[in-house]
Amino acid sequence: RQYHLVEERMTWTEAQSYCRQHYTDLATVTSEEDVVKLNDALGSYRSEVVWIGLYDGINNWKWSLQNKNYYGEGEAEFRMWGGGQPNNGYLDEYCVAMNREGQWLDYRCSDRFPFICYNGLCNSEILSIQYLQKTISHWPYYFAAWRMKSLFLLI
Ligand SMILES: [Ca+2]
Repeated sequence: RQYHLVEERMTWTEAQSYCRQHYTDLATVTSEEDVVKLNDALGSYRSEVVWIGLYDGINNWKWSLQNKNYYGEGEAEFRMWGGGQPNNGYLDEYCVAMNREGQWLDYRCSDRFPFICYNGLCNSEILSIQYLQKTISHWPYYFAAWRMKSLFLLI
């Protein structure tokens, strides 16, 4: 999983479109490990906050990236809310940004912030690639077995 910082300020929806066009989606954060990677992606960059891919109502937060295969057990429910958040302070705070301490806060989706895109494969895609590699690495064995069988038939 790779994260990319885009320093241009956009609304949450604009940021989502941009990430979907140039990468996979707005950043999904599923574990403490991801938080570390996010901080790496931010480097020395210090804005007030950056958009991540979490959005919607107070009791029903969802990730922009909806592919279920992407998430392991409990990963879609991982949260890093800052103190007192989400508070829906302006009554229409339905999009989430991360501050420089890695904590999440709900903001109005029309606010303009830099943002983080995610790029990469979902778990099932990685699994199928691993399966393919395993199958290919077993080919010499299959081939040898097939040849032996053919030889027996010839004899
Ligand atoms: Ca808030």
